[in-house]
Formats: sequence, C-alpha cells, structure tokens
Amino acid sequence: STLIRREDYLAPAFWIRKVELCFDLDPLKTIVTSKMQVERNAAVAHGPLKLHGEEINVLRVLINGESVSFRTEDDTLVIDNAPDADFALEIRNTCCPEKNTALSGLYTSGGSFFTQCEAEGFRRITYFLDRPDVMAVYTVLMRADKTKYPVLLSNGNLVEQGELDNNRHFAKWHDPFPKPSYLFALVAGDLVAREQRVRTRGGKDHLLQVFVRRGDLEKTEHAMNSLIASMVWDEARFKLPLDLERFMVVGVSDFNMGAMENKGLNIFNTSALLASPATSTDADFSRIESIVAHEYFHNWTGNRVTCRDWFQLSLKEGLTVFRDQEFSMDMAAAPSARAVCRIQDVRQLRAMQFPEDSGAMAHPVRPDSYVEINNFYTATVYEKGAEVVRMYQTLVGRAGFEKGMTLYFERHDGQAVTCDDFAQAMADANPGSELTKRLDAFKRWYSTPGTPRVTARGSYDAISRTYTLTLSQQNNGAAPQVIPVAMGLIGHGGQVLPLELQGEAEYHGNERVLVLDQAEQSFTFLNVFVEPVPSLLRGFSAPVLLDDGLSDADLLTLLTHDTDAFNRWEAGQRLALNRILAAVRSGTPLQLDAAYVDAMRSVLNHPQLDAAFKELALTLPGEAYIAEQLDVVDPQAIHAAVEAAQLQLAQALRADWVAAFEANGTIAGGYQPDPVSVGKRSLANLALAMLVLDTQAADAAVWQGRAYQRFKDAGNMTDRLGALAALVNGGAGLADSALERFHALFKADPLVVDKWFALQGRAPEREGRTFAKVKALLKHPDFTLKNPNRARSLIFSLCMFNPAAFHRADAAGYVFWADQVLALDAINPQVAGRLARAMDRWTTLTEPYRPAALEAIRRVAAKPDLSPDVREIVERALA
Ligand code: BAL
Ligand code: ZN
Repeated sequence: STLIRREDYLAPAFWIRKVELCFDLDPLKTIVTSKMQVERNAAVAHGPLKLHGEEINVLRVLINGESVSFRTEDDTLVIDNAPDADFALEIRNTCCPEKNTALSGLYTSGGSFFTQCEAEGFRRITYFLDRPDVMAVYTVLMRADKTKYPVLLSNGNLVEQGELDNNRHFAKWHDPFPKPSYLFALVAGDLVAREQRVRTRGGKDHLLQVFVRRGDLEKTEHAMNSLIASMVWDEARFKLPLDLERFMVVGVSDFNMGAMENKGLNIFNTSALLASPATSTDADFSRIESIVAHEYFHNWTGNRVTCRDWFQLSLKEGLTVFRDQEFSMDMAAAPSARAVCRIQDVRQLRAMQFPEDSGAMAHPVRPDSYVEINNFYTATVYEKGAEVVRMYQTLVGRAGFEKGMTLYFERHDGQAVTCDDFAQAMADANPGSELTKRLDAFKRWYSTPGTPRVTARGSYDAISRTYTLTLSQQNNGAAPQVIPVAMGLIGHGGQVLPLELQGEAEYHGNERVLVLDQAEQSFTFLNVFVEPVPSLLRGFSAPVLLDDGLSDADLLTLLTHDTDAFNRWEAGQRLALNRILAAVRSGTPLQLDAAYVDAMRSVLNHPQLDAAFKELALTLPGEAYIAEQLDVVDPQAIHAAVEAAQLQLAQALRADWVAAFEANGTIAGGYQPDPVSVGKRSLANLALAMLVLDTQAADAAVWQGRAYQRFKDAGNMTDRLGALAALVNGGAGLADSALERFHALFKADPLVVDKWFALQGRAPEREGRTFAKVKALLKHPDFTLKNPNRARSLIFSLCMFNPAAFHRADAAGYVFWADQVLALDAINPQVAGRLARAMDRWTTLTEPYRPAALEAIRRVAAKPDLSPDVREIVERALA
C-alpha cells in the first residue's frame, strides 16, 4: 500500500466520455462487458493507458474491435499501444458478487444484487479510470433471471425492457448526465416500491420511488415524506430543482455506510430508511429525515458538481452536511427547536470530531495524504467540514451565501473541482465581505489539523463605561485562523446590553460577529452601563475550544438569562464540566454543590423552557468530550465522576423528576415525531432513567415497576426502548426479563435486534458483567460479523461508546478489540478500519491502560496480510 499525496495530483492521461455496460447477472459469476469511448488528454504527456481493477478476471480486451495486447500488474491493466486518435475500448470480465463480503463493488444481500462504488468500488466491477475527475455518460443493460430478480434498476431513465429466453429478462437504463464512476449504481432483486408523482415549481413532473423488500413497504412513508420535503426545501432555499424524471431510493440491510448518493438511484442502509412508530425511535425518524435529505442534496452538491480528487471530499461532504443541518433546522421551524438541532450537532462534533482532531488520525478538512481513502470518510471531513461551510455563511450572511452557491453552480456545473473553487465562488459573489477581505487566511481551515483554542478575557472600566474583550488563539503553532465569534453582552441582572464597538461608525444592535484573525486582538465596547458577562461563540459560531474564564456566577447568569439558547445550554454544560474535571483532577469523589443542583432544578421546573431543551441541559457532557479536556486520561475516573453526578442529580431532584415524568410521560393522540412531542418523550425518558437509577430511594421498587409496565405497554419504540434502557442502565432486577421479552417480541426485525445488542453493548459496567455479557452475546445465534449494522451494534458499542467497560485494568477489552479487528478485517476491511480507530487516543491513557493498549495495537500491526484500511490506522496509531 502506498501513500497518495494531494500535491502529486495529475490530470488523467485519457478521458472516458461514454460507456456502455452490459451485466449478465449471476451471484457466482457475473459477466460484465464495458464499451468505452476513450480519448487522449492532449494536456498530458503521451503514455500508456492504465485502468484500475481489483478482484476481477479479465476475459478480453479489444480496441476498435481488434484484440490488443495488455498486461495486468498490481490492480491495474496496462495497454502500452493505445491509439492517439479517439478509440473504442471494449473489456469483458467477470466478478463474483456472492463472495464479496467487503460490500464494495457489486455484491449480494438477501438474494438481491447491489453496488457500492464510492470511493473506489467501481474497479471491483470492471476495469476503468476509477477516479472522480473522469466523467462519462452511462448506458447500462442488465440481464437476469426474471423470477429471482424481477426489478432491474440503474442510474437515469429506463429506456427499454423486455423478455429473454430461459426465464430471463432485461432492462436498459440511460443516464444523460456525465458522472464519475463512483456514482454508478445497479440494483437487481425482488423488491417493491412506494411511488409518488410530484410536480416541481418549474412545472416538471417526476416519479419518486422507494424500493424495499416486500415486508417493509409500510415502513417507507417517512422516507418518502422526507424526500418530498427535501425537494421542496432545495428549490425554495437554493433554487436547486430535481433534474431527473425519476428519482429512486433503495434499501439494503448489508451496507457499509448510512447511504449513498448514486445519481438518480440512492442506495440506503435500511437503518437510514425504514421507519415505523412501533420499531423506530424519534432519533431514528430524525436521522432518516436528515440522511434522505443529505443524499438528495448531493444531487447538486456532489453529483452535478463533483470532486476533482478524493482530497477534496469535504467539498461535497462538508457542504452537504451543512445543507442537511440547515434543512433539519428549517423543518424544526421554531427558534427553540432550531437551537435543539444545533446543540445536538455540536454534541456530535465534540464527541467524534474533537477526539479525532487531537488523536492519531488527526487530519485537515482537506487531507494532504492517505493510504486508503475509505479511512477518510471522517468526522473531520464531514462535520468539521460542515462547520467550515457554516462559517462562510456567518461571514457573508445568509443572502450572501446563497449568492455564492449560485455563482458556484454557474461556474462549475458539470465539472470536477476543488475546495478552492468553492471558496473563490463564495468570495467573488460577496465583494467587500469579511470573508473576501481575508480569503487566504480563511482557507487555512482546510489545511490546518487540530482544534483551535480560543481564550477570552474581559475587563470592565466602570468610570469610562467601557468593556474591553481580548481574544487570543492558539493552534499548535500554526498560523492564526479566521474565527467568527458571534457574541452579545448580558448584565448580571439579565439586561441585554447594546454593542457599540469603538472605532466603528455603525451601531450593531445587541448581537454581532467579531472576526478574530490575529493571534491576539482586543475589542472595546463603549457605553456599557453595567459590568457585563460576555456570551461568546453564540450558536457555536466556530469549531474551537473556548476558555472564557467565566466564573460560576457568570455561567449561572448565562444559564438563566442568555438570549442565545445554545449558550444557555453551554453554560449549564460548563458548570457540570468544571465540577467533573475538578473531581477527576483531584482524585476525590465528586460532590455536587447546592448552587449547581438548584440551577438544574430551575431549568427542569422552568415554566417556559421546552422539554427538549431541558433534556439536553440536564444531560451531562459526554465522556469522550470530558477526556478531551485532560492531558492524561483515566477513563474509569471520568466514568465514576459522571456516574456520581448523575446519581446525585437523580437523588437531589427526585420530586422534580417525578413531576417531569408525570407532565411529559403521556402524549395524547397517535405517534408524531414533531419537535414538541419528541422533546416530551426525551425528557420523560430521562426522568424515568433518573427515577430508576436511584436504587436506594424509598420508592425505588415502585419506579422500577412503573418502568417495566411502561416498557410492556408502550405505544411506540421511543417509549419502549427508553423504559428498557432505564431498567438496563439502572441495573434493575427486572432488566434481564425485559431484555428477554424485547428480543422475543422483535426477533424478526433485524433493525430492532440491532438496538437490543447495542443497548447491552453500551450498558454501564458493573463489576465486569457488561463486558462478560458482550463476550457471551458474540455467540448469540442472531450475532454475525458479516452484517455491518450487527457488528457495529455490539462490538462498536462496547469499544467506542462504552469507555468504562472497554478500558479494563486486565486489558481484556483491548484483547477483545484486537481479536475483532482481525476477524472483521478478513470479511470487511472498511468496517474493520472503523473499529481499529477505537485506539485513536491511546497515547493519552494513564497506567495501566496505555502500555496494554500499545500491546494490543502492536499485535494487530504484526499481522502480515492486513488490509490497507486497518494497516493505515494501526500504523498511524503507532507513529
Ligand atoms: N458519499 C458517501 C455517503 C454520503 O456521505 O452521503
Ligand atoms: Zn454525503
């Protein structure tokens, strides 16, 4: 495996302008015939034609109808004597979909055929210039058994179909839009579709179809509604219409990612597609809505304008995540519900991206090198990339951002481009903007790894009534970043103070964005009539770690009075974080103080705050984010502090939790995943968890019984799983029988069985019982490593989301990790590579974890025939 460098990019020596593919589909031996129209790229020096190909058998190669000599070496097919003039290249090869457990290329799942080509799966189907800057127009003919594969789908429009001999049939598809090979897809199987005809604003008619296995049709309504909502939104917000007559979505249970944006034929992991109130939680409904939107939005940001090379991945992913986040916020509508979306996105960023950015796999939003591109579908490329796009919008404004998008499409529609092209379009569309003034510096967000640290200190001069805020940034010695700091000033009594910045003629109201682009800068505000508390980085306006030096009293002011809901939540998180960190650093048991408990009680009982906000405010910071604040990490100490804080909140607020449960536990009418109902269910579930957690309470048995009753009688999965989780996480005596009952009820539904495994994989550790349970569950008849969702549900839950069960003094967690990485690597390198990343942050671990982790990583690295995926991860961990 070789290191590929961004700066080594070369344009292709040949273009493939058109391709006609023919598939004779057979699980064991599919025959692929590819007829390509090829031309030399005049801009590149003369050389051989080299095509990518992996795990396929070539049968013949013809140029202009004549057989031609070729050689195959290291996954490439080389033709030394390709003509200078345009020519027709025909390649015939075979592949074996049934044996393709890597789920990249053409594979079978549940007796049907599916493809996954991003990033480099097309080369596992046929030889090709499998790189995103080679864009071709595809025509696809599929032939297959009619009984087993009644539905034959590919990209674009269906142009012909009919019968063949031997109970076979065919379908021919044509996609009029030139596309890179990673957007190719085909599906063949016994599927059924929910269909909907829609007319867009421009008066064009479209057919929308969601294909699934027979029994799943009634679970597709939410996905269809989400698709229609996405279409409407993209036309309204960005004037981007659907460009195809037909838009198809297909579900498959064996899938490496969440979903894939193949042109006109999106393929979805069933976990990101199928929803019903009885089997899916509110979180599932919301995830499905956002992934359906995400893949749909890719049709413009990714497909119409694609990436020149894989280093530019964030060009499409960061932008499309930003778009799906904006969509979800617009769907949530109410300002408080928008804030809830934002808080959830930031929690996710902090839990996943911050550790990545300071660990072994830290890389810039636009990486400089990779061995295996599949390892770079990361939180940095996606979520930090989305934050970078959000900062453009913050700097040029919403209208300016829309102008930038318009110019981007005017310039680059149909092209494969770079992040620089996007940045330039945003700047050129907004002359004179804060962005355009410092575009080069802003672009450091693409090249600098690590999370910047911003320090803020204020000083108030009561005599001159001025307040000076000094902001500074550190970024591991790298040049300063352009950091938009949205802010306001709040008086201790809750007054919102006007912002009058010294040296500026204009008055900026009560909220504004300061642009920090130096190592240190001071901003002086005039006519500040009381000493203010600064509310900084409102809405999390930049992906940084902020040290604002605020006291408990200041944070309490913000928690009570801030007009920015995000910062109100953040103040509560900071209060909790300070207490947890103090306990962990001093090695003393955590003891919550009355001021904090009272503040949390006020939030919980607040008459105006939404239930959704209360739930977020009363949920403690995640253990991974807490670990990021420490130089040396003791996962057990962090976990103990969090558990103590939880238990003390459960005990001190017991009456308030009862009231919260009673007020939110029952919702009249049928199940609706609207923000208000979702918020009530989430708060009721948190309250129930708290009430079951305190096993010493006088009425402990009552609440355990109520939780069990609710688990049994629940009318939807959110309530049922919430009650089950309360029992399992609370270590209740009834937990085991509830788990058994749950499995018996849902054993026929793989997505629910995944939840069952995941809940046990994430259960709090109690004297090693959780770990032992997970090991035992590996032998459960329903467990398999071959299905990525199932592997993730149990193994990833333990290794990535259950630090206290994973990091064991006897190193058994690491031994388990190494065993599973190696076992998975033999089946599916992409999934194995993901699991390998559980050790990203091993160097910060304290004794005895650190040396034990090192030993486990070395054991994996010592295996000679590792996939490039796992090899790259473990070698970076050891570097
Ligand atoms: N392009 C891979 C899946 C996604 O991000 O939509
Ligand atoms: Zn995407």
